Amino acid sequence: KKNSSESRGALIVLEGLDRSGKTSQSTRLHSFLDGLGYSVESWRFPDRNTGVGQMISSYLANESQLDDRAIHLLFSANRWEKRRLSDKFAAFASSQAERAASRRASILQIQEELLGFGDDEIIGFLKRLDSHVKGEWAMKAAGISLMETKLRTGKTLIVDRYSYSGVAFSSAKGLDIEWCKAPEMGLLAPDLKAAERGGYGGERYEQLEFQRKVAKSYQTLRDSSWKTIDACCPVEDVEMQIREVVSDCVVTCEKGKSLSQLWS
Ligand code: NYM
Repeated sequence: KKNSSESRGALIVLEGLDRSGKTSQSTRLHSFLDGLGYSVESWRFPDRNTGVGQMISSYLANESQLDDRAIHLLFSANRWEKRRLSDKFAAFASSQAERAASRRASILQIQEELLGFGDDEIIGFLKRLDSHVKGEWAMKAAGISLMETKLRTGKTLIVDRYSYSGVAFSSAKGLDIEWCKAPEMGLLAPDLKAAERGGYGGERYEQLEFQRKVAKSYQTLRDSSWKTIDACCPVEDVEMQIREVVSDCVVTCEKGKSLSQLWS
């Protein structure tokens, strides 16, 4: 109940076929929101910088072969691994949450101790504890994901591909859609899903026939909460369409909107 009235950043996901212009649109959107004074961070999946991400990258470049289900699970694992806070912070957060809950330490004291961490996002997050002196929120804080921490500290995340890509691309290969959705369960659900129509391009998946199948899979996943952007028009027009839907979304999240999980 408390969470629903809390101001936070928005989780914005851009989806679409290969070469639909998502990446350049994410950059443009980032600058737009930044210019409006929002605190923004851009993410993308697959995140090729992690160990799992490197396996994915070599698969996509046709440098390695993997079973369809195995690569599906790697894409999913790549999203789960990004949930993780550092061990050091997780341990700290849980001990502090306990202290705050049992009133052994004031929030002020805890904030003070946090300064040693040097990561201002984490500091920002725990600073918010003074409006939740009861400590129950702090308890929760100990177990929350990196993504949720960012959102609750007011950061808006623009994510270039997410679980929908995972399901759309794998089910386009013939895997059962429900099987594809299962490992994504429990990841945060986006506040805005914008799907771009149009475009395809030289990595593994970039053949026209396959892209058609992916488009069909996206269709299956799409419901009324998705915003469809026509990506065939000039980039500036696409940009304007995106700005419009995103502006509404960030305002709603600013006013306070509860977070939910996939597949709700
Ligand atoms: N892809 C991407 C998947 O098959 N499953 C996923 O979960 C994700 C996130 O990877 N053709 C596919 C879609 C793309 C390819 O993505 C690489 P990008 O955005 O080109 O880096």
